[in-house]
Amino acid sequence: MKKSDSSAGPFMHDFASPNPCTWCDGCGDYGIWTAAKRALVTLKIAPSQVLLCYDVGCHGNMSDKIGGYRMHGLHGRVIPLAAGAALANPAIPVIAFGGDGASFSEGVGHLVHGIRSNYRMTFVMHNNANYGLTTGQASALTWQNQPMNSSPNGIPEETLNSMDFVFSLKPTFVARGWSGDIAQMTRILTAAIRHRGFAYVDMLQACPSYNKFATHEWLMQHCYDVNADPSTSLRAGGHDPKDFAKARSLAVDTQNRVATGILYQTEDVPAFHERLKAREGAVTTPVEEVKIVDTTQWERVFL
Ligand SMILES: Cc1ncc(C[n+]2csc(CCOP(=O)(O)OP(=O)(O)O)c2C)c(N)n1
Repeated sequence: MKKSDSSAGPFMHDFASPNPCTWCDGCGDYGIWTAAKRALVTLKIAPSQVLLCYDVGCHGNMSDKIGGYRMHGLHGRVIPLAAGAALANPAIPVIAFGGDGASFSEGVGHLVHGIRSNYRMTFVMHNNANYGLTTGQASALTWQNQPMNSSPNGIPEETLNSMDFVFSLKPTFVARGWSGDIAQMTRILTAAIRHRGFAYVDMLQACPSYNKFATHEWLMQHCYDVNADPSTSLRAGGHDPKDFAKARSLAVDTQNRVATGILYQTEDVPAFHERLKAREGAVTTPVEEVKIVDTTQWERVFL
């Protein structure tokens, strides 16, 4: 880690882990893992200067395949875990990784409050449209008529429109990437980590073992970049990410093609910790304060 603190670094190899990856061949987690490391290297954030938080799932197996400070939480609980860490030490970037199963079922309440509270953190939603680790059950985001391992006739419910739901919560940053475009995911994550509040990143992810509908090839054919320059790209959108209504309509309309890139961002809304009256004028972080403040007075109250 010493080497990473030099002015030249950090480098990709600083985030390397000795543990071999256990993801299936062709899993989109490889691309998201690579983009996360590249974004940190781009921002010159060393492994010792970031907290990476993981939910339970295939994506959560990244937690010991990457260098740096990492926490692996309970299923569906990664957002409160990460938000607590971000409040305790607002000086370091916090990135949370979760699956679509956890994020839109077990942990959906936490997603609601993460977004509306605008905690300063990045949330990378690994959207393989199924519960991967438990071998392919339908999630709220599985396409309705797709046969899955525990629902061979498809699920009776309509697929949740996750982007419409997210936009209904007045987010301050919404982006969508896909696991085959590492350069774009890196750009998105770099902006997300710099964002003032809660950055929601929907990462459409190939899952060759259990998702037979939104495959790598399907994603490659349908995804287009709304941030690309329209004069140089045939599939570009020239979209202004300040336009909330346009961003929402682009995000929810996935009938014929899928908008990716930074869809919406505003820096005008302060993060949760910036709005706390009790923290006004604070020059230290709570993690520093527990070392300098006598906390025994509160121990007495609670005992
Ligand atoms: C509260 C709770 N419910 C269910 C489980 C079982 N479980 C562990 S991983 C998993 C699937 C995770 O799917 P997802 O969140 O979509 O992530 P992925 O594996 O696809 O990356 C499930 C259902 C659990 N550990 N805890």
